[in-house]
Amino acid sequence: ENVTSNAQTSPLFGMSTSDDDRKRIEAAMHAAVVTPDAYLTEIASHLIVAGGKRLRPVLSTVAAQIAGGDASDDVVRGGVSCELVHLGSLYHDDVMDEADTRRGVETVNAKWGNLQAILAGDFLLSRASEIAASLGTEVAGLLARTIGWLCEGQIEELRHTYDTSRTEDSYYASIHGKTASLYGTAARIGGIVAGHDQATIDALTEYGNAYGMVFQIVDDILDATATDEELGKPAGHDMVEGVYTLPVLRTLALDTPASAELLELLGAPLDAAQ
Ligand code: GRG
Repeated sequence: ENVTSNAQTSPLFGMSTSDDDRKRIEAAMHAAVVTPDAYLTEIASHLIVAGGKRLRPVLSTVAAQIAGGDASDDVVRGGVSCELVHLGSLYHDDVMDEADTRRGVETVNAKWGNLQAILAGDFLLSRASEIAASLGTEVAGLLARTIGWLCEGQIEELRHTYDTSRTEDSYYASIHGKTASLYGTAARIGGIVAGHDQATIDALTEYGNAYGMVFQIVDDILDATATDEELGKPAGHDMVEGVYTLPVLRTLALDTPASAELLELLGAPLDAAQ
């Protein structure tokens, strides 16, 4: 009864959670970044206040509720540990991209500077780790490993920047690491903390990973087709930065006038690769 069938219009692709669960997620997000240092708390809260869909904790609570489980406060905290990793990765990503808008507001690096953004990102990872550790060694180990997968996915993308002969395998490996793995982990942590059996936990992990793959492919299509206003950040960013995502690779592979035009539009990828 917690799942809406409106997969087309919901940003959650059909997932939904109760207002009460959403309120508990918000409260736990804000509680996680409280420190005696008001300056650090302000910087670490910046993108939390700005918005965001909180997809990872929503996925954890939905995973817990499947098969009659309960979205306990610990399940919410497990989901929030994933969302804090996501947030920390966005702080670092915006530094790497020199981005100035995210979630419709100024990025942390634009507002305070790169050093502050890196440190606040590290702080978010620290708070994520602390919460995961309070949920047991299995959750802590899994979250730690997932942070590594994010880095692996991101570096695979970096390795193939301005590479018009990038393979689709490289694309899929990259999005599996940088996006899907954290969704898989969010679903798995929901299942672990709710006490589901091993088969259910494995099935939830597979679902989370598949959900994340679809999510990133749609995100990459939107980067090529939506407006800045719709995205809350500059559109077409990947192409400008030489990140050739699936829609670009598929267009290039067509070998038609459209692909020749795209190749020209991509600027000087060969120069940039040297
Ligand atoms: C420091 C953990 C860490 C990682 C370093 C920077 C990096 C390696 C990885 C970043 C990977 C990255 C930016 C992946 C894309 C993530 C993504 C799917 C963003 C959009 O997520 P939404 O739509 O965003 O859930 P909101 O704003 O709704 O939270």
